[in-house]
Amino acid sequence: NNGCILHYVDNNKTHIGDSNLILMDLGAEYHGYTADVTRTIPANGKFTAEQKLIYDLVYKAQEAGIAAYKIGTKMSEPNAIARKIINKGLADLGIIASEKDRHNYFPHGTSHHIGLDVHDPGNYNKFEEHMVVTMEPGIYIPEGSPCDEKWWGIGIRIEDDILITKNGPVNLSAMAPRTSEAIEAAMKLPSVLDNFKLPKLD
Ligand SMILES: [Mn+2]
Repeated sequence: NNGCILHYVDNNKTHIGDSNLILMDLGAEYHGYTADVTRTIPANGKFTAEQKLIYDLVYKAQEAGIAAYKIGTKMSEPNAIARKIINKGLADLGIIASEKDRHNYFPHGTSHHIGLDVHDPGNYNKFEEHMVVTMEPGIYIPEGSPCDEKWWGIGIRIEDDILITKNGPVNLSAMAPRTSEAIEAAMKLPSVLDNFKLPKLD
């Protein structure tokens, strides 16, 4: 449920419940330039049925949006494309009554510049060659939302960093697993953290 709060920063839980999601929004820097990448993973390695439906919907919206990262396209276009897909998906799942319904489940835009800063200044007119812009749709269904409670507490965002080129969009962060299937497969692999022991903290 904390993942439904944008930029939740009290990262002090020592135990993540078995069927919970972990949403990580990371602005890693390299040689003075910053990335801004978000992944949402199931704590126990497997999405629940409801989590997977929402995850795959966000992914579908993101992919369709990324395809519009072309020189000359209006920078508001990917957001509009993602919003349309998410509205239809939420209606199909019965979370909203119709795709024209007003709702609060996707309360932010999808696209901002990155560069020296994680939210870099720049114009928002049309995509130009060499721009690097995020694509980050999300769906957040906090506890108490006006829908079946089986959806409550699901907060999912997928964010990638897209380079605009003459040959179309290049996803610079694609190596971090993006589909629900790739995430579940990656979580089955051995991890360097498997043998990590937290030092006694108190
Ligand atoms: Mn971002």
